[in-house]
Amino acid sequence: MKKKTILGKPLPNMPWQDKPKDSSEIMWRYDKNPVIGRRPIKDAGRIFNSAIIPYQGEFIGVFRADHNNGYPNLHLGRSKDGIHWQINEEIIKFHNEDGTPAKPIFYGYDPRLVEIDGSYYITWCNYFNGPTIGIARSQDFKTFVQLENAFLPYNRNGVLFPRKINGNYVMLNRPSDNGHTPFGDIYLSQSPDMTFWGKHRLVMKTSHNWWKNVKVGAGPIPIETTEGWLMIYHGVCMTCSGFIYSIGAALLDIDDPSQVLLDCEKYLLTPEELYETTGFVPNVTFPCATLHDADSGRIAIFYGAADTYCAIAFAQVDELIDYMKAHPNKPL
Ligand code: BMA
Repeated sequence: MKKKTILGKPLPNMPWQDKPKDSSEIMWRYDKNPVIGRRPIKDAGRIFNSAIIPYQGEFIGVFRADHNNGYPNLHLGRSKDGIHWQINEEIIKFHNEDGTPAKPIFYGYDPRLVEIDGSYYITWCNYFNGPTIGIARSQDFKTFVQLENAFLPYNRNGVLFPRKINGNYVMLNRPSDNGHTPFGDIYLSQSPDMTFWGKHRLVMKTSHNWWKNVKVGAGPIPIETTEGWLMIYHGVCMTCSGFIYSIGAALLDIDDPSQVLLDCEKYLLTPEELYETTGFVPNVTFPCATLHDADSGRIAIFYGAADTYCAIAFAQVDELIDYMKAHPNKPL
């Protein structure tokens, strides 16, 4: 029997397309990208940087929609195949833990979505006198309970692990500033109850590699593998015409994910296609979710393109990890 590298559930109905025969890429794009185009719903010009998971034999997602008033907010969407999405026109309404309606969020963006022990958690960049990490929980995607913000401002890219580690919930996050942050390293924080966060650890700093020498931020929910947690992330560099966001990957220790076992020195995907290089913010590929099948080792990466579109790329876990091992990052 073939060894299984991904420790997780089978997902035979996930989106997939074989690598083109003439391609040497480790992460290859869906040939019908982008899967969500401009003006996807009434009153929102763009949907991008969004999170999807399997749900009840189909797929569900939390989407970042940038509204015509200039503010981003969160919408629920459903799909039968993980590619074609029906996105609600109404924003997600949150309740407080006592069942009363929560104060509407001022803005919400870059959501992540994960199931932990039968509950679904959304984390997102939430206004709290500046951006920090908001958290909400749902059992059924009908009612959403907003929990306490995880951190003081300013913070972005809050990404939960899909299970508790050593008894605690664990969240990757990236302290930042109130604007287009010109710095950023990945930390992790731990919580016994999803309310009080502490035991903060530094995970990964920017590196000398020019594609990620300005900031790094966690992307999709880490994937548990026999080789460690596979953390797909974005790496950013600065050019004369602005930031460039590429996609990279690292392996973290299973029991202590603040320890980087292996970081790939090369990016796996960088803006090249027109829908990545041209849009509201050019040259951005920003991964927020994966779908993966433990039986076949297939991974579909759901990423935002140019702050305008949603797109999909694919990778095969063993090929990806072999590539990472062949190209480990080295200190200068
Ligand atoms: C970051 C976030 C992302 C965005 C990226 C590029 O700071 O705001 O939502 O995709 O900038 O504009």
